[in-house]
Amino acid sequence: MKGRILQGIGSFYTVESEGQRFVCRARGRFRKQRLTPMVGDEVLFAPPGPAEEEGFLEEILPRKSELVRPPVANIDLLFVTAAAAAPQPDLLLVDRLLVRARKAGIETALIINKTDLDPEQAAAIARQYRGADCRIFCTCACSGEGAEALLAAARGRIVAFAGQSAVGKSSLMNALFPGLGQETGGVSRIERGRHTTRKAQLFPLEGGGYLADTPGFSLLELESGDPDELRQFYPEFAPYEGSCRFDGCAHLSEPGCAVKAAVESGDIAPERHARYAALYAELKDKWTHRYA
Ligand SMILES: Nc1nc2c(ncn2[C@@H]2O[C@H](COP(=O)(O)OP(=O)(O)OP(=O)(O)O)[C@@H](O)[C@H]2O)c(=O)[nH]1
Ligand SMILES: [Mg+2]
Ligand SMILES: [Zn+2]
Repeated sequence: MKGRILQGIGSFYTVESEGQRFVCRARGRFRKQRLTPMVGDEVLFAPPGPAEEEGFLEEILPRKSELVRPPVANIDLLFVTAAAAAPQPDLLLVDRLLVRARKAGIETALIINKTDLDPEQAAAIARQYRGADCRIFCTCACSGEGAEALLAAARGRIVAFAGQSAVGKSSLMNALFPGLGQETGGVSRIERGRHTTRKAQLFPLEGGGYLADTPGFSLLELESGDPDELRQFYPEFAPYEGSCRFDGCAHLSEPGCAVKAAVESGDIAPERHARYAALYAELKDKWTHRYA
């Protein structure tokens, strides 16, 4: 049978197929092939026989996309989530997630949650990402404001939340699915740096598609690579490519740089550009020392 992995606990996987759920174990040969089944994987499996508790995963079908953080496969759309406040938004982490998703061929949207705590900060973040080619959703999980729009964007697709711990990913899931009962963490837990959600889990949507809750994280490295490829993952730079004085301009401090000019005139958010420069420097350092 063909199905999709909704969750994995140890070596047990919950597979959904035609509205039914089956518990399956991974065959030993996956381990030999160093292949770990992931949430979101499309699989061929043998369902449990009449007297058996669990079936077996037989094969993992080719992945359309794959992310390590959060650990999900075959995502069409990533809900990169930040909070307007509590925790302070880590926009460098947001940018890392956007770059990684774009590299993996995954569409992105930016969710700014907890708008009730600091509406001005929410609007300021939204302004920074105006040219970043991602839809922006401002939400409040407490009142449910803006949550319905997430569902509309997710329908028929495979979508995962991603972001810092305590930004409200599970709270948004609960707002969207009354009765779901995803555990959410109190503020004291955030202060101790604890994560509440431990495992990625996919939830089927009515009318098709899936939405995944995922564990939060605060560290994410960019995959090492040529720093001069980074700029192609900044959609706001695209209109200016080819207009700089020098071919292959990195848009940092070169004279006659059209991107820098756009930053100075306010057409590109200076904060986005500053973080681009930071990520460029980080990649450059790794790239220079790659044979060391
Ligand atoms: N004021 C306010 N608080 C919120 C909102 N959304 C979530 N919270 C609170 O923020 C805290 C953390 O929410 P969670 O949903 O557990 O956060 P999470 O992103 O799932 O965190 P991890 O599972 O650790 O990654 C909880 O105390 C929520 O009640 C919101 O829109 N406004
Ligand atoms: Mg959570
Ligand atoms: Zn330039």
